[in-house]
Amino acid sequence: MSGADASSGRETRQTLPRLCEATLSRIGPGVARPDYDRQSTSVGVVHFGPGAFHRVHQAWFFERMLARDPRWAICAVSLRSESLQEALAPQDGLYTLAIRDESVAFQVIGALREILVAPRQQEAVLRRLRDARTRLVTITVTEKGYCLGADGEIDLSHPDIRHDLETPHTPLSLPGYLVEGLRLRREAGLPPLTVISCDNLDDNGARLRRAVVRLAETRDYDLARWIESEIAFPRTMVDSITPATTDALREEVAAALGLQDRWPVQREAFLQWVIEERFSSQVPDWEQAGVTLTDDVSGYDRAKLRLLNGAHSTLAYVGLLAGFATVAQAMSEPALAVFVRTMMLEDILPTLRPPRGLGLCAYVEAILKRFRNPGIEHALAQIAWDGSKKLPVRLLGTIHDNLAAGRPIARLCVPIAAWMRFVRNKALSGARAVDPLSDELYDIGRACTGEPGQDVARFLALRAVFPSGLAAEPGFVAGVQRAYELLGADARAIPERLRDLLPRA
Ligand code: CS2
Repeated sequence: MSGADASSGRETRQTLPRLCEATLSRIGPGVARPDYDRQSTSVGVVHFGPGAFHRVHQAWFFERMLARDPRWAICAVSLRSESLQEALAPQDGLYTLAIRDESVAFQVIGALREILVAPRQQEAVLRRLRDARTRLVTITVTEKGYCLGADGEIDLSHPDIRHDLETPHTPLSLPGYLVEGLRLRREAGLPPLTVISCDNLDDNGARLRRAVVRLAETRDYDLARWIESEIAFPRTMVDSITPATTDALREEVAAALGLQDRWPVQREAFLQWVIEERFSSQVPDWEQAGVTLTDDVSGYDRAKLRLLNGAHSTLAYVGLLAGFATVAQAMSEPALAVFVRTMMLEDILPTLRPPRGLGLCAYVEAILKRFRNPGIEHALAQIAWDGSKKLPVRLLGTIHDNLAAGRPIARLCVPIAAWMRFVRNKALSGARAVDPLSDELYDIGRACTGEPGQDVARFLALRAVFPSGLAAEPGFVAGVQRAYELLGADARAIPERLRDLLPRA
């Protein structure tokens, strides 16, 4: 959409009444809306990190549960940003979800009954955690929100954790809130709740549990043991492609509703939530809402993280270097699409143990089809965020396993080198990458000269990303250097050069 179109669209949109309880009945018949009485619902879930992914995914499942059981409304807690509260408080927490398949369907979601901003409303957040009606805590704070070090354990030197160690009753971090909230619950003699991490981390529940128990140990030994024995942290796998909100989406929603929604969200039609069946509280009727319960999530989450997210990060860094803007555009370049598919089938798949009932080859093809969905404009730049946190989970584990098994890693080194080039290009243009290590990455990028040996060594020295064993592995160092050199080609030549890494026909 051109600038002129966008601004005239904005003017039209802004004259429309706002989506809220009072205007809900004006919505046209083509748009789904809460089919239960919102006023009679009660908060049963505290959710940390109500970004777009939470609102398209878990909130959609709880919306379905609310139609049958009013106890599962959500209190959404932003750990920092005020923007969601600013956008949705005037809308009584209502927002529109656009579901994109061959056509687009709109649904107004009512599951968010309360939106809190933790730094300003700390008392209210802790009160919710201490409330007997709260039975679940769900979490999407992204990889960096867990404050873990490169070893996957809680980083006690992280500034937010240091803060929480000094003033544990007024926490800042997610683990700090959980420890304080659980302490208050235990003190009040309330039944335990279940804590469900929904972030893209290997073994997310187990990692979060270790982080919370370790932090609790620094305060109170008995509290730590109570958490260990009483609180379940099931593992989960979550999946749905969620492009960021754009002005074009706001226009579309305004046209469909005849109302103004400041912050609608969108996702593909595909949606999956797999939860390990291990709970320490009353829980909703998950299966009726479409959630899969299993006793073994690890097969699912590893397959998803390594195949889908690993391929996503590959497309993001290589695609941006090659001049593409979206996943579907990058997939329309045959050489790049073949490269990614080969990497998934030949290099990633052998590291996976398929969960019961999941055929991995079919899973790969289904993922590639989703990437090609022309209805989804998923910006590569969005996926490129937080590379220092994503690469270890998505790709370095696969590389480690292949090295250990004597399998090739040449293709898997390409996204690693592409990330390095991406960081370098950003720094040379004077910009910082969106990343918790943005300052360090900027300095490294500025120091790079283009010489593969030296540039790659600068990045591999980052202990927060590359474990020392891997960084010293000659095969890995050589592979990344070779890929770094290959990706130094002119943007248009990059996809063709990747063919050098494909098996000869
Ligand atoms: C993406 C994920 O932004 C990213 O890094 O790889 O958000 C991806 O779209 C989801 O995990 C899909 O479930």
